[in-house]
Amino acid sequence: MTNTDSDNSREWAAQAYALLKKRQEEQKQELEKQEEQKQELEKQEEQKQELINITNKENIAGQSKNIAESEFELGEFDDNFTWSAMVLAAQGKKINQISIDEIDWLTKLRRGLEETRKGFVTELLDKLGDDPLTPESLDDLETLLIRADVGIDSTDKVISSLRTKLNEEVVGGEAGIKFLKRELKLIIDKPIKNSGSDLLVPQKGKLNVWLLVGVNGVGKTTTLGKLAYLSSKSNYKTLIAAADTFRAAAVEQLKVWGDRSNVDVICNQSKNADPAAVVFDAIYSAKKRNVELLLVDTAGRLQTKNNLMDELAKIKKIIDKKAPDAIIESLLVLDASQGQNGLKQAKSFAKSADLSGAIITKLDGTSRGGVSLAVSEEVNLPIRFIGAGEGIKDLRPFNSFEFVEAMLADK
Ligand SMILES: Nc1nc2c(ncn2[C@@H]2O[C@H](COP(=O)(O)OP(=O)(O)OP(=O)(O)O)[C@@H](O)[C@H]2O)c(=O)[nH]1
Ligand SMILES: [Mg+2]
Repeated sequence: MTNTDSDNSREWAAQAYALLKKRQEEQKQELEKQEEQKQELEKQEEQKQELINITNKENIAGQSKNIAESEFELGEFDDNFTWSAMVLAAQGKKINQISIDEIDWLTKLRRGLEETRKGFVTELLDKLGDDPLTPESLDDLETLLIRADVGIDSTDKVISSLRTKLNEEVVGGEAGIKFLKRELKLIIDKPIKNSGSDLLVPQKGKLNVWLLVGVNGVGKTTTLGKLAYLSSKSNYKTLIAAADTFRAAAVEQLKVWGDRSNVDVICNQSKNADPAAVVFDAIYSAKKRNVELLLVDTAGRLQTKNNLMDELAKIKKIIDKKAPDAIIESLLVLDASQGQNGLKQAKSFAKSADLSGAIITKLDGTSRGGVSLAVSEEVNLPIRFIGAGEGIKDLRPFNSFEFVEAMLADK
């Protein structure tokens, strides 16, 4: 976004804020009205004890819970709000289409990438100032990109396009940043475009099976919990398979997530249960219940690395055999804070497991958010979701425009 864009959008942001505030007020009033209705029904229930009243009450209680949960509290009209609203506006969103959820998420994303930005953009802007780019400033930029874990290949690509541009014309600091954003976005978008779908969503009316794989501690189970929430909130019939039978506490951890989003968990709590057998049971239940999205949690650590890959292969075989028509996604979960180390893991998984996408977690508070670019360029995986926090709502479908804007936000 340029300064002129910013000036225009600031006014837009103010209008959006006023609208959201009004909407929130209306929702609060609606909630109060429902609460009154609920109390009235309770009274009637006491008097009559009729089944119909009880059903109504439950419905209304459910509705008010949904409204209360669906909206974040609107925060201050501050720099965070303005920036988030501007990012939404730049993507063509109309004022009445934006929600507090979106603003809240963008704020989180921008905050999450603050550390990456600190060692990168702030320094870059200091170095560039308002002066045109020079070959020396490109050397500085190269160092900064590598330090932000963007990876050698992506960095080379960006620097060489900038060099070509510099040979043809004078490039000012602001234009340089704009060009940089475009180049970074192109890198991230390439595997997404190649995959044929911009957004990963389960196909309605079919069984979709999403396997979450990755080494231990990267956030597979947490991400699965957040996905279960997103999925059931979006009205997909959802089921969880607890196929990490190695770690004793894994099933309990999943049940907590399942409870939070009202999604059942298929598990086998006996020691050393066979993960493929759990998946077998889960597919059976999924078919019986017309489930649309089956989320499979897998182990991050076994006795040896080979076992892990063998186990994944076994799970896949069962799915292919028992649900040949299912749409399968194998999503590699990567912890952004592991930087280049995470990239190495991604490469080794990509070699052995048949991956279809990546999910980047722990973008909050790491200085290595740039690794997302390396995953796109060097492992050629479309990034499907990103996580920036431990809460149930701290996961969103990946949006390259928002990501690059947050990574290079200049304030
Ligand atoms: N700050 C932050 N923490 C996260 C995020 N995602 C997961 N975590 C934390 O990372 C830790 C490990 O998460 P898990 O979901 O258990 O990781 P896992 O990959 O399932 O681990 P194993 O099952 O042992 O392989 C937990 O403490 C999570 O709360 C995130 O986006 N941000
Ligand atoms: Mg786990």
